Amino acid sequence: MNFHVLTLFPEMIIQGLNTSIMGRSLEMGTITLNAVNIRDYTANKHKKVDDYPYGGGAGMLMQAQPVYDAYLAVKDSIGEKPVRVIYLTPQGKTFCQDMAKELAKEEDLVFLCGHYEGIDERVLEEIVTDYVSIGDYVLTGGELPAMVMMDAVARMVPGVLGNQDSGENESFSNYLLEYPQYSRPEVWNGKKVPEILLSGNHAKVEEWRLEKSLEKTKAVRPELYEKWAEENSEYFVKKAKREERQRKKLLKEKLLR
Ligand code: 6GU
Repeated sequence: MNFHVLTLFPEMIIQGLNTSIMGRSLEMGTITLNAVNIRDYTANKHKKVDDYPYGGGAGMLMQAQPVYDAYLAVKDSIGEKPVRVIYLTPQGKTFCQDMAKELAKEEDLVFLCGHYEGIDERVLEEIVTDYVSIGDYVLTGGELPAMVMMDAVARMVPGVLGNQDSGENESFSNYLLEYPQYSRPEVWNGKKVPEILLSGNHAKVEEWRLEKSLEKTKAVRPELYEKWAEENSEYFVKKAKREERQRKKLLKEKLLR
């Protein structure tokens, strides 16, 4: 996966992605990062890249020329094949896991980061294929959203995560929030690790984790819970049967006593 970022702040992008899993993937070459400074492509002798909006209004706009020429330079480096150009904007479609999975199939991705009040509409019409937002709040520029997207996309690229934690196998628990996890020591601050996790009974542990995931999702993200419940109706049938067996077993034991 080759990420290309058109930005006025390339050092922010490079600094932001050179740590941890992303840093290691860049080192290994599983992903590459080409942060292009739009200012390097301005035809203006004072290196200016912005101007006032026609019709008036607050702030400045990034001009079409430097953005387009920076894009052409990236396009040249990629070759003939078409490439998706993602413009980060609160006016875009909201980013989600399905989008990350889809984008991870591409060989190259270009991210266009706006600053100031935005970018001249004409160059957007000319080069942008996807308008994407990362949520309903306003940020000062597209750099953080681009980094968020690259992180989410990269972890869906084969070889970025270790095998044991493969992002591609997240389908089943996809709609659920994660269960709580515990590490050593067994007692911390007077709080004990849930007994079941020490039992060594793998099936019981998995059952408990799923229960916790469902509890949490139902409480915090009811719409995600409903989506999961719709697609996993057999789970509730199995659970009801399991509880029925348990009830009968207890009843039998009571009668025998
Ligand atoms: Cl993509 N850009 C900006 N400036 N603000 C945002 C955003 C993007 N997504 C949410 N807020």
